[in-house]
Amino acid sequence: MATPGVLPTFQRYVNGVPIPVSRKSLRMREKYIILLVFATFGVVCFGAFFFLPDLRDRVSVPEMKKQIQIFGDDIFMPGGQKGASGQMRHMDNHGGDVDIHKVEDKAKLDMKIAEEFAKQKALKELSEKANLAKDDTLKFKEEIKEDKDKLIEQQRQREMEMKEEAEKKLKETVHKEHEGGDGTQGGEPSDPDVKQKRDKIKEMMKLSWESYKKFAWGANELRPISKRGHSASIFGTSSLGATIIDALDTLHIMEMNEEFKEARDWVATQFQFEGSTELSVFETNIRFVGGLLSAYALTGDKIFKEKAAGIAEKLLPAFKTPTGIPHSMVNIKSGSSRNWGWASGGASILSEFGSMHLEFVYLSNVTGNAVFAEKVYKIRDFLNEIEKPNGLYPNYLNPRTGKWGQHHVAIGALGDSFYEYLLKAWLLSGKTDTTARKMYDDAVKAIEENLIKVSPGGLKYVAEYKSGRIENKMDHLGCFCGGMFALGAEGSPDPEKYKKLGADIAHTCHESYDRSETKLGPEAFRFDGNTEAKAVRQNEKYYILRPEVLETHFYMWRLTKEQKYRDWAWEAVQALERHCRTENGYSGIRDVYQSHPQQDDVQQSFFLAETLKYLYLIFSDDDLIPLDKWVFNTEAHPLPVAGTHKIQSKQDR
Ligand code: DMJ
Repeated sequence: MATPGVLPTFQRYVNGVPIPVSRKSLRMREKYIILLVFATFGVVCFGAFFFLPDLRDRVSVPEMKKQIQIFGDDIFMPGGQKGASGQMRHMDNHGGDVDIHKVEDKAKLDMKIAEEFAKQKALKELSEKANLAKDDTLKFKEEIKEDKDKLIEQQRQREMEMKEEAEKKLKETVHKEHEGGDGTQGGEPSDPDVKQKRDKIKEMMKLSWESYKKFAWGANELRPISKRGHSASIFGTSSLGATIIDALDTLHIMEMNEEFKEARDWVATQFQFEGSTELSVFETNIRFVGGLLSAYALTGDKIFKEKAAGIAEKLLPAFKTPTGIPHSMVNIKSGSSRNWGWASGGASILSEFGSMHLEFVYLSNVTGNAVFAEKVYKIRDFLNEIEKPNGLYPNYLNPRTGKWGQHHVAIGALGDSFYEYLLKAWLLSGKTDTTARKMYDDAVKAIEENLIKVSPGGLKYVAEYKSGRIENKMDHLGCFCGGMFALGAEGSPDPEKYKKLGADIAHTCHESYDRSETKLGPEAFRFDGNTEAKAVRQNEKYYILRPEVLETHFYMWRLTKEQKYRDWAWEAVQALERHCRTENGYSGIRDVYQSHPQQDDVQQSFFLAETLKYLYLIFSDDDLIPLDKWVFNTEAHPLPVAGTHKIQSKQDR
């Protein structure tokens, strides 16, 4: 029997007649089995197509690891659209539905790799740049160091040059040994009326001196009513005998020889310039250094020179500022220095740092120590070079930045003696210091162009410039300028003009006296509306024994010999006697417009140094302190003009 095949066989019929089954054809059952096999194969292949990994995109394990490290979760959770199932699917460009993970992962990966390359490249470039920058920084640092070294060297050279220049100037204006002495006493007028007036002034000096001696000896000033010592803040807290030192030369000039000797002995044996005290550099210079140097120049007594040098040395720390412009105050124990809090953001003041020149140059001359002259030439050079608004010098200058402070310009308080010292530096040098003369001429020109005014009543005055506008006011302090303009006329571009200007200012300042009840002038007077040459504000009505108006009368008398100047001076003497004299000295008054003004109980040291000296000289002959041989500092202490005096004995007198 034939073994049945594996596959089932099926009987076929043709016209109802069975035909024998041939083994060439498959039975139905076999066909189904074969179909099933193919179908299974198809399913397997189809599945493989979708589920087996894409070999084309395969990356190595280490590479994959690296990429995971780089991109982290982004590989698994790339940004983009997600279906509800979280599976990302996307239509390819041909509209086919492709696995978006694959496409986007690859694109993302490529992008990340590209980014990574870009980052690496940028990093490399940055690091190259950083290296370059580092090199540049090093180079820059070296350049800065070189520049700094250069600057230091330039500064050193400049200082050397300045030192040499100062020494050269000192040689030109040499006062090698005691040079002076001539015309320091005498001058007795032949006219008995004038002599009587001069004697009266000497008597006033005697009362001032004796009262100070009796009630305030060794203190800075006298309170003549309360009969005790007085000290203003400019002298710090120490008793420095300011009145003794300020009065020395006046005592000598008035031939009060006994009193001069008392004063000289006090200076030699009692005077101590020490203590932990903060002083005004300017006031100490003009009163103490100036007073002592003048006493030395008048007498040749070396003790005065030594004391002056000792004091000036203690002022030197104030000059240690970036510009060399000194501070206003110095502590003479610690050497620390500073400026007044109220002075335009910590500025130094023009009249203060600009009024050191005469004393410091003369001091270097007579001591041979150039350091003092160097300091003041440095100030002068700085001021010469700095830009000036409209050619004017504002009153405030910052010593650290070298910039001007508030643009307040005045020939009175805060500015005054700076202008005076420019002219007098030229005179003291025997007219060789032409830089000073030029600076003076330029400054005066700017003042003329901007500040000189004429009131409706025809009074000429020097106004102030403040906060962008003109202030029609003149200080008593500013009245010195009449004398200065007249003194500076010779050697100016137009001598007659400046003599006349001096005379006009003298007239205006005299008017400020004449228009008061007391015949003494107020601290400041204004030109406002109907007000001319009178104080308006209560705090400008006082008179504190100031000299400036009489100083101008002195120069005008010497230069013109017009009687009115002596007359005006004598009016002032009478007014002083009426309102300021007390039993024990002289006092300032609180209101010049009152017939019986209250006294302020202070006898200022400058009353003895200046006011009485100028008065005495107005009533003396011109051979006493002749102006071609002597230059007054701003406290009226005469210093000798270089090269015009015979050189006297080296011995102390
Ligand atoms: C003096 O100390 C000096 O004249 C100074 O220049 C200005 N003030 C007083 C007198 O008024």
